Amino acid sequence: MKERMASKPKIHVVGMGGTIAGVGATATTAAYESGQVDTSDLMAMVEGLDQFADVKSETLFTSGSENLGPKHWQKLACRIEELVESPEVDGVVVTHGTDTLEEAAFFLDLVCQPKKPVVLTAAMRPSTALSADGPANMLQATLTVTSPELRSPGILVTMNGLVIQGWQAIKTHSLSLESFCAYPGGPAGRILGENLIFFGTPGPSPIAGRFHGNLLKDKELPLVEIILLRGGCGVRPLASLNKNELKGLVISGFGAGTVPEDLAASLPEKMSPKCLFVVSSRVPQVMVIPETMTPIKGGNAVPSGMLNPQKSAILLSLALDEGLTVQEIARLFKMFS
Ligand code: DAS
Repeated sequence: MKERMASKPKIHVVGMGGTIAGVGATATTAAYESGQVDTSDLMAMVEGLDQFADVKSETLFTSGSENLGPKHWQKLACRIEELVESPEVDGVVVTHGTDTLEEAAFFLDLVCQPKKPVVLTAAMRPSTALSADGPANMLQATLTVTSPELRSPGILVTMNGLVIQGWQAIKTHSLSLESFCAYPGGPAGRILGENLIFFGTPGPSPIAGRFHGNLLKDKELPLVEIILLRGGCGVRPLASLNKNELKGLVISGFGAGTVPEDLAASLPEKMSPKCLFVVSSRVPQVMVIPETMTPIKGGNAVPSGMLNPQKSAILLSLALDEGLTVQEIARLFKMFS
């Protein structure tokens, strides 16, 4: 590890709720309420933090991340862009719930053009739990965001000793502290104690900042749904969809993008002719390319590459919001395969 700065770096922490700020009735109960602790109180729980940085903080949202979506992440992105302009801020840490952390990180990657590092972190145990993991994760996020070796700004996730490029973060476990992995690729770095080792230079996604214009808009993204296929489902997953409202549909298909033949054949009649389809997969580490995907009648369908259904939905709604054509959208997804 290289020498840290002589004067302490200044970081700003933005709290977005989640388990990390959660409170349970006792230290041993599995039940708790997310987002109850103010971010400044959370940071005060991190023993020794002041050796590494001068910390300021604020709380933007106080709920579980299951209640957050693009409109909240847009607010977060605007705040990040504001903060990184300030000479008083060397980097931004965001505390967030784990449930939608991967979508938040991908959304930020696509809309932000940050001049300084931004690190998201979270926790699997509430702040009141025995062996809560939040304080260590917040310290590790601080070590990451202030690292002299982090030369390229961008969105990162730090969890449980791993540094992950934000767009690659996926949640893979509902229980374990090792709940995130990096896909595709692998972690960009590892942290042990105060030591942070990067493997190469962590980079943003191939289309990072492509939707920066979204931050100037004050409207919701177009409605995109995800359907989850299961063996024997036939065309039933389409029955409950609102054909007239839906602009885009992500299909969480099988394996490398196969879907039942009857569903593939009936998509154009069952949906509006303008609806655009992205075929992804219910397999956690996804790869769908034209050669492996079941052809969809009508041709309005794009393979998701290495984006899982929830990340595909984020990219598809941003692309539809810009009025991109199916060919332009296909080119964007192609960047992930
Ligand atoms: N309550 C969930 C959330 O806010 C879980 C968590 O943070 O781990 O996403």
